[in-house]
Amino acid sequence: ANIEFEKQERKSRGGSISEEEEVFLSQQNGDVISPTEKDVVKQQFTIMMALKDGMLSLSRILRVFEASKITLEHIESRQATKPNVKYDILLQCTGLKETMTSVMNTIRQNNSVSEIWCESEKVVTTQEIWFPRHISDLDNCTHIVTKFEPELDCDHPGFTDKEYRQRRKEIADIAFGFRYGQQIPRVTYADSEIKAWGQVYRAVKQLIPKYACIEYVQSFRLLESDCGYSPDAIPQLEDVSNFLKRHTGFQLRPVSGLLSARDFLASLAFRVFQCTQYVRHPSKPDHSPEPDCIHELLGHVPMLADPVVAQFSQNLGLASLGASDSDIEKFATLYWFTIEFGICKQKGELKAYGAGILSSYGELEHALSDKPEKRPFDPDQTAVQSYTDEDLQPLYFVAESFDDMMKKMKNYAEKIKRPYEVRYNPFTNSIIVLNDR
Ligand code: HBI
Ligand code: NLE
Ligand code: FE
Repeated sequence: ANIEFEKQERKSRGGSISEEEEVFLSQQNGDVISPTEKDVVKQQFTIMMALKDGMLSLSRILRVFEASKITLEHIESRQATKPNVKYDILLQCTGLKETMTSVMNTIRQNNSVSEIWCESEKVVTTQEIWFPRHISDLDNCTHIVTKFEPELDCDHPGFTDKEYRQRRKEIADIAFGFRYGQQIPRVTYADSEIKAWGQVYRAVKQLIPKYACIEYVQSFRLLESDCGYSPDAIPQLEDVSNFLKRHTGFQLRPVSGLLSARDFLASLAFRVFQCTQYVRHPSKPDHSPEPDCIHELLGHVPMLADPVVAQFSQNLGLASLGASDSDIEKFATLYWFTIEFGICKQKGELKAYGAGILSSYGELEHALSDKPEKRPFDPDQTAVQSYTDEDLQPLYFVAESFDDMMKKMKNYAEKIKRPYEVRYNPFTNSIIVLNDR
C-alpha cells in the first residue's frame, strides 16, 4: 500500500545530474537544478587542436568550456612535430550539439589555435534524476506522502479529535519552516503527550533486556546517562541531534510526517535523519502505523548512536542517490525489513534491531513470538517482498548477524546499475560523483 502512494509522489521528482568527474559539488550550491525528469540527448565529442604557443593559451581555451554547459571528460597534450606548432591537444567532452558548435566557433577565434578538428562520436541518452549534492539541498527533500494523517484517514485515532489535529498542525509548522543550519525549535509538550511518552518508555525499557539487540541496549544506557532520556520528559530533537553528532556524526532535522522514500533515503546519505516531532494519539500508545517522535526517539535514535548502524544507514542512503524509481522502491523495502523491522541472531537468540519493533511495545513481544512468519534475510528476495504498514507485521526477515546482513546489503547495492558512482566528502558535507566510463 505504501508503494502506491510513493509512486504518485515520485512522479513529481527527478531532474538533472551533472557529469563532471570528481567535482566537489559543494561548489555548485548556487545552481538551481530544475526538479523535473527529462530525457537529455547528449553527444560525445573528440577535439584535436594544434597550439602555436604555450600552455597559457590552453587555459584561455578551457575557460570557454567552463562558461558553457559542455563537460570536459578527458584531456591530453603532446609536443607537436610540425613546424610552428608547439602542442597538440586532445579533448573529449560531452554536451548538446548546439552548445558545442558555439564553443568551437569561440575557440576558432583564438589566435594561437592553428588547426582544429572536432568529431562527434555517439549519442548518450540519459534520464537524469535530481538528487541533493550538498547537505543544505535537503531543504528541497521534504516531499510528504499523505498517508495515515489524522486529517485524511478516518481510521486514524485522531480523525475525530479536533484538538489533536490542531496540535499536529502547530508542530508540522516547525518542520515546514526549518532550513539547513538552524537549530531545531523546542516544543513544550503537554502533560498528555508526556504521559504517552512515559507509558511507551516504561513498557519498552522493561522489554529490552529480553528482546533488543546488544547495540540498542548499550545506546539506550548512554542516552539515559548522557542525553537526559527518562520517562518524565520527551527529549528535544535539538539535544538529541547534538548527542548523535558527537557519537556518530548523525544529526536530526524536523519533518512534518511520512516522507517520500526517495527523500528519506537521500538524507541518510548525509547522515541526516528526518525526524517527526509530534506525538501519537494518546488513545493508542502501544502501536502507531505512522512515525511519531516516540518511534524516532525510542526506535531509531539508539540505533543511530551505534557507529556500525550509522555507517550502514549512510551507505543505504548513498546507494539510493539518483536511483531509478523501481530501485528506490527496492531500497525502501530493504530499509523496511532491516532498519525498520529487522530481527537478527545474537548469541543464538533472536533480537530486534528494527526501530518499528523497538518503539512499539505492542510489536516487540509479537515480533519475537512464534506467531509471525520468519524468513532468512536475503536481499534479492527481501527487496521485492510486499508489506503492510497498517498494523503489526505478519512477516519478518531474520539476519544471521548484523555483519552478515550488512555484507549482503553491500553486495546487493553494488549490483544496482547507475551511470556513475558516488562518494561522500565529510569535510564539505557533499556528494562526489565519479563517472563510471
Ligand atoms: N518518513 N518521516 C519519515 N520517517 C520514516 O521513518 C520514514 C519516512 N518515509 C519513508 C520511510 N520511513 C521508509 O519506510 C522507507 O520508505 C524509506
Ligand atoms: N509501529 C511503530 C510504533 O508504533 O512505534 C512505528 C512504525 C513507523 C514506520
Ligand atoms: Fe522509522
